[in-house]
Amino acid sequence: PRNVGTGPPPTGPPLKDCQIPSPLLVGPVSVRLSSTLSMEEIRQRNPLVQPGGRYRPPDCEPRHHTAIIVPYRNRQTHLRTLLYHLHPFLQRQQIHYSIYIVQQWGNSTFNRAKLLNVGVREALRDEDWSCIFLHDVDLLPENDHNTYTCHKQFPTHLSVAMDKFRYRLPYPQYFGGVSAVTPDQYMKMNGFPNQYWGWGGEDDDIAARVRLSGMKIVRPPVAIGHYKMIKHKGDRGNERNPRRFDLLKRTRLNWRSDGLNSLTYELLSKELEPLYTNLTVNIGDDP
Ligand code: UD2
Ligand code: MN
Repeated sequence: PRNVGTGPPPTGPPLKDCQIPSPLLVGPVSVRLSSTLSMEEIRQRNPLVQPGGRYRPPDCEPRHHTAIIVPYRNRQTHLRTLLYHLHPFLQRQQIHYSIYIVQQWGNSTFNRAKLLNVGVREALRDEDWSCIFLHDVDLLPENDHNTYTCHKQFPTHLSVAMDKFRYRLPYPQYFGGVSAVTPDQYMKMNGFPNQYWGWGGEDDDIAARVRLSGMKIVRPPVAIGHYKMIKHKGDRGNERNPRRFDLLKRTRLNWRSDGLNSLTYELLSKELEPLYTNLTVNIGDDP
């Protein structure tokens, strides 16, 4: 019997542990930047994905349990391209995973880090995830040896070499794009800041929290951490945050009181779409 649900199979002998590395990996892949396929067509290409965008390898017992959290508002074509690419990518890695789209409701200024906090909290209600990925909607990994799993001790930054930065790390403390934490690491750094409304700064604040809570950032080799970013302009409602520099000066004072322990929001709906779990959330507005 094929074990395609989220739980163990009802009958039959236990599955063998999945091999590491996965025998299905292909290494570098060429990435299509715009998916012209509909959600329905993408679903048909991923028949083993369960409602809510959940997947578990059918033939072996996965060693990794990863929730992918995507902060989101009004990026339909980017979302389709991401799903088109990410589902097969993660299935080749033979991990148990689920994709969460955390959608900011209304027209208030976008707040990426707060949406990530909401995603982590809601995902952990569903499952005891061993690893949580924080993933921009417009970033596509180009090499499946870049595994979507966590380091036991330290937070990971995955998008180390992006086409837009000519495949180099832009600066040493850079933590934007795609990163990952275990629930323990997340707790240790009191999650992410809730006070960054608009574009910028929140990723540097998160990197500072890693350091201030006594951890460091680990990264895959540059040759493996390749990503393409879908080209886009700035979004309406996510203008550059002029307060980001002032906020960043205060991370050291604020990180213990602003974060996971001060998070408030209203979950408006949760839908198990065929290729992802949609969380629509009211996170309020810039005070
Ligand atoms: C950079 C970082 C990103 C974040 C941001 C500053 C990279 C690759 N990424 O991205 O991680 O630190 O700067 O906030 O360096 N989004 C929506 N709808 C919106 C606005 C944003 O869905 O209206 C989401 C979406 O997932 C997007 C992410 O927020 O990918 C970051 O926003 P961006 O792509 O506009 O910012 P960018 O590319 O400068
Ligand atoms: Mn972007």
